[in-house]
Amino acid sequence: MERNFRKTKKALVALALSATCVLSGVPMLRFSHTPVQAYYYQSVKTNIIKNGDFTTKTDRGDNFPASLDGNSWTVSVSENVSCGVIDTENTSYNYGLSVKPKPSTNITDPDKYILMFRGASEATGQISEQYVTSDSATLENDKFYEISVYAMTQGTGAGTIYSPELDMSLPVTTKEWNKYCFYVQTDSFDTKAFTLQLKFSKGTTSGAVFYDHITVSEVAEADYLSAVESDSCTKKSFQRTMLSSYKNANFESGLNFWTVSGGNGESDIYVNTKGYIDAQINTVFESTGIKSESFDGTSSSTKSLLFINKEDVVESKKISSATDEDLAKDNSLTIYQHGLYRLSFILKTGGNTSGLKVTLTPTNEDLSSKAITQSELKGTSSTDARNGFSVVSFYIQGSSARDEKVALEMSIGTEKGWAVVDNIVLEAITSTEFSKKTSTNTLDLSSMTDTSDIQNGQFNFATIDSLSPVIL
Ligand SMILES: [Ca+2]
Ligand SMILES: [Ca+2]
Repeated sequence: MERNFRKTKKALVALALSATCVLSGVPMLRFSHTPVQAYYYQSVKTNIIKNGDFTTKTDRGDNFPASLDGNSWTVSVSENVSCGVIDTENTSYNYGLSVKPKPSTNITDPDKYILMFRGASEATGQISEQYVTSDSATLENDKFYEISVYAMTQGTGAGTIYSPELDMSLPVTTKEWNKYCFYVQTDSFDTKAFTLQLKFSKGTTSGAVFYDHITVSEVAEADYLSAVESDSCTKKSFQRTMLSSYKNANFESGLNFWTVSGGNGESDIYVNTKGYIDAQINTVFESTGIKSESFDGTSSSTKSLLFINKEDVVESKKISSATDEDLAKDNSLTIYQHGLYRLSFILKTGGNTSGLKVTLTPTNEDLSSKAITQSELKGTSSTDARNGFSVVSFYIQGSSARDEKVALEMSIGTEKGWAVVDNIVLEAITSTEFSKKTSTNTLDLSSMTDTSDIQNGQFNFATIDSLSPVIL
């Protein structure tokens, strides 16, 4: 309700500003974002993926699976794999399967068609080539979605459900039907196009993978939040897209929206490019004896933030989320009223570094005493799949009175060494998840009592309006 109320406030402010602009003859170029939508937090179950039950297909005769290609899906398979839609009630042909499956009994009113991948003669371990891709669908901004897929394997088969745009995937390994789900909370401002890929990851002639009943549905916020603990999906890997974090929070646009200050020539901050050792950085590594390492923390990242102290220093350079009276340059994080959030990033450190220091500071001066700092953060995971990176998390509890803004500052200690940071993401979390926090990593803005928020509402609207596309 608070979110609705917040939006209603924005709508009123927008209306007032619009009227002012019209009356004063000022062009309304600033209102490029549609600021108002009707309210929608009722449960909505409309499938936006096309042909998710595979009932539309191109028949190829009784002895072959029907072609899915061009029927709202694009098929990318090699000749080593048989891929198509099978009729589970066809009694005259088994499509080369040891056992022809039935549709899942958990699907209400199932049709008889399912998608099959079956290994042929040389189909072992061809992970990247065998998949079908859905037509692109659009996730609207500021909503909640459940993306669900029924899938099962047979024999040596294994599959993967993957969305390249969402960077979400789930392995399919079980030999009975299970419902696999992605939960997505979309960005507050921008719609997101996405596709779904259903893959045949592994299998020989005795292996197959089946998919059915693909749905992409908007759900109510309450359903989305309760899905973390519920078992409505038997095989769920609960993943979410990030909310709008800091702008350029993955440093793919270099240091845009960030400010570097402090330190001296023995301390520096770079943007490191994947697969490319910058000559200047390499010289630093060679001269200091710091061993160059891989900085690739995420599969989609091409650039990351690199702190280096070439020698022990009195003070290292620091990076801050830029704040500016010009709102177009402001890079504070908005923490909505009553919200519970986790802010996290990946970190890798080396040399003799005393570690990363991170400070979160409310930009409202009345709240400056609430700022929190964590020092000596080390990122040296040996077991994590993220190429040795560790995940560092902070928890933030929103104000009970109004939206607030939070600035971020990072530096490394005074010892010779380095740290790599990337992928600062913000997630809305449940109270159960929030309870996992510790006091040292929690920014608590909840005790604010000021309820005078007319000015703040206007400020919020202006901030949203001035955002260029958010880079995530
Ligand atoms: Ca079906
Ligand atoms: Ca990056």
